[in-house]
Amino acid sequence: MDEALSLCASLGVATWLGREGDIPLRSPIDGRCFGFLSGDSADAVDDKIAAACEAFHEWRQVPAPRRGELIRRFGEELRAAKQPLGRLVTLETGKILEEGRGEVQEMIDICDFAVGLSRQLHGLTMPSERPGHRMMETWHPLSPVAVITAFNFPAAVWAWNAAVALVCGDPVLWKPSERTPLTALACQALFRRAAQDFDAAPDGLVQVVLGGLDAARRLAADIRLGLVSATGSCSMGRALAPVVVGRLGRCLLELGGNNAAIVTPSADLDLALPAIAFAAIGTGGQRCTTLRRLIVHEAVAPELAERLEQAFARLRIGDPRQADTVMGPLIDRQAFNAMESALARARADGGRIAGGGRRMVERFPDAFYVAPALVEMPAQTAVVEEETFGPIVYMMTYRDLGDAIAMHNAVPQGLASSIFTNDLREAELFLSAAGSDCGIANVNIGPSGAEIGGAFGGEKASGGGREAGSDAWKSYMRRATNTINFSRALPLAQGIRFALG
Ligand code: UN1
Repeated sequence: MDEALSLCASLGVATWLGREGDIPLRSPIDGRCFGFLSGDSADAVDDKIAAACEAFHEWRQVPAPRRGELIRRFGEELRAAKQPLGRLVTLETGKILEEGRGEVQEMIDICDFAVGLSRQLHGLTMPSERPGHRMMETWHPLSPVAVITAFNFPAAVWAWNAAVALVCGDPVLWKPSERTPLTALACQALFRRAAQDFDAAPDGLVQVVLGGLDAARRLAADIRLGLVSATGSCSMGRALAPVVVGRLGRCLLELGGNNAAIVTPSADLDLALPAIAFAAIGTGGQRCTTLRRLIVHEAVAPELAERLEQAFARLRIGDPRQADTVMGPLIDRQAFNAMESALARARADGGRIAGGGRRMVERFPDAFYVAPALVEMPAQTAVVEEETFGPIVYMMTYRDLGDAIAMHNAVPQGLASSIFTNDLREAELFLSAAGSDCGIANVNIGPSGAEIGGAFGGEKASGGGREAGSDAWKSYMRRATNTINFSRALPLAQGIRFALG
């Protein structure tokens, strides 16, 4: 994959690729190893944390709108680099070019959002119960933050965190997935370019930490990092969260999803079909927001199953760099094995499988192209309750919407959800307190493909964190409650009387 290296060079990454190292570089497009990087040693991670702390002391005193100006410049760099960076995302993840570029657009969008936010980091003023007193809250920078990201969104999820953290006054230590380190290094190089002529930007504002779970643990355990924002599987969250909580640090977790769509009898199937297909196969079914479960009213199930099966069978699967491809490869062999074993379990549970199986084995023997699978299940069995990262859609039927919502919520995860309906009562019920229990609940669009303006994240085993828009910035700051006495007396709260002798 010389192309990945030349793209990196064009984006300003110094080439220091070794013949050995503990991080092999591979593109899922052909699966071959084209070089190695070395992970950071314990000492190197420690040095980077120290540098981030030093940067924090300066950065927290830079006025927030000025911090926003740096993010505005970064957004400009991203605009200029949208094509090559998007292509690098495609090379490292296997997602199609359209989605690779979309990921960079998502970065640009969050930069724009963060620039505006840099003038809106405001708190409330409250009436005090005491005469001559005023109460207010002030939001201050928190500390350097650790951002741990997954392979499937190797740039955008970092940007959601970094753009917001940086305007909030926090330096960022980024540990990307070992499967997508080049995208991280390219983003860092672009950030450096943006910071070059910006006198207020200290060194160490954005640093990349390369490594695996050990490096992540080191960041999680370090008391100097007030916030650890981690995206990945539920099991990753279960391993890291106790480490952060054990030192009483703050966690922001974006973990697995097991996202469903309910399709009701009034649904517009012409609209639902492409929405379901995109949500099921976008990024090869490897998004945390991927649609994995379809809960379909029995009156429309046969038609929807048939149309979806046909759409899946016609899908152009292949090299994600080609303009007409709609689904690229899975990330690696492990992902393929997980998909195979989930399908075997579903079959054993009585599922009827259409599609699935490997493609293009002769052309790419080391890569894992698969056909998406539609699995009609007799019930929501254990395998359906798990998140398998791949293009599998389990379809169950329902008669009563209350039962459908109960089935919808009967999984451990609670990230994204949707309902396809033209019935106002059904839509509102789904969005109500008695409806979807997810952090994201949509009507007449799929569960994936969120915009950055809203808070992104989920409940239950999905981790409870919120990133990107709305008031997600509050996680990256510390709130100080201030009470100011401008009187000459000292009335105490709760009317307590206290006299000194
Ligand atoms: C993820 O898969 O971790 O909503 C993030 C979406 C994308 C982000 C997914 N904007 O599908």
